[in-house]
Amino acid sequence: MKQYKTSRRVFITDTGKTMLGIGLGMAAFSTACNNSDSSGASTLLQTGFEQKPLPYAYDALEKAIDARTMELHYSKHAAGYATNLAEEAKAAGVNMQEPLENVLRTISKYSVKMRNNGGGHYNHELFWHTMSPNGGGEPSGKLQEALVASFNSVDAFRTQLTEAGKSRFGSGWAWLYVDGDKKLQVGSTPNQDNPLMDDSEIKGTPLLGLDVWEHAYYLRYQNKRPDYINAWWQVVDWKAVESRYAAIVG
Ligand code: MN3
Repeated sequence: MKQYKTSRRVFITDTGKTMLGIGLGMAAFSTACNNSDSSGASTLLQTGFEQKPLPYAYDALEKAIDARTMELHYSKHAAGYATNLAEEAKAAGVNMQEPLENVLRTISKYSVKMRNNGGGHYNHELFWHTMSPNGGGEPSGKLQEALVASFNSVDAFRTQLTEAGKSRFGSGWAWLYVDGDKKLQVGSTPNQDNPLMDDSEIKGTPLLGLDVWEHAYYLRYQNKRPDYINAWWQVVDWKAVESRYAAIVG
């Protein structure tokens, strides 16, 4: 039997879940287990090493991102990060049953290949799952209140994140994240870095990430990155962002 670092308690709980899963039927079971793992931690904050299926069609976000860009971005760029990450994680003896976040939080111990592809894979998984064809509009509930508390208004927050994306020189990401004091922050990182990384200039847990690499927008927007960012707000899935926020702050 393979030896995982998983504790005996978790193993027993998972075995119990498997038996329960057979009883419930797997579809109901996976829905029931969607939001927390056996330790009670939210799976919203846990990323696997493999690409999840894109939760909508390539042309679903057309009002902001064209189908050809989505297809190349998901099936070539992001798929490449996932493949290279798995290769490097295997070489480094990383337990890929554990969340990728564990590697990212200690990324300074690993290779440049792990950093670029681990960050690349994580960032894109978050990106796909915080956009929706039914997105846009306004955040609500506790997230809306926290945005107002931190930035004075939701519009002021949007302006700040837009500015972070526009002013990131070269390739990188703009972020809304929760810092160590559970306060909302906006910032940006170069390349495929993100706020989870232990040696990042900005540190915390990402709620929403905006890809400002040219491959994310160049086919439709060419050099006009600000136009891409303005359009992107129309597909932000606030419900998904609100769920992540709730998983962090309770
Ligand atoms: Mn990208």
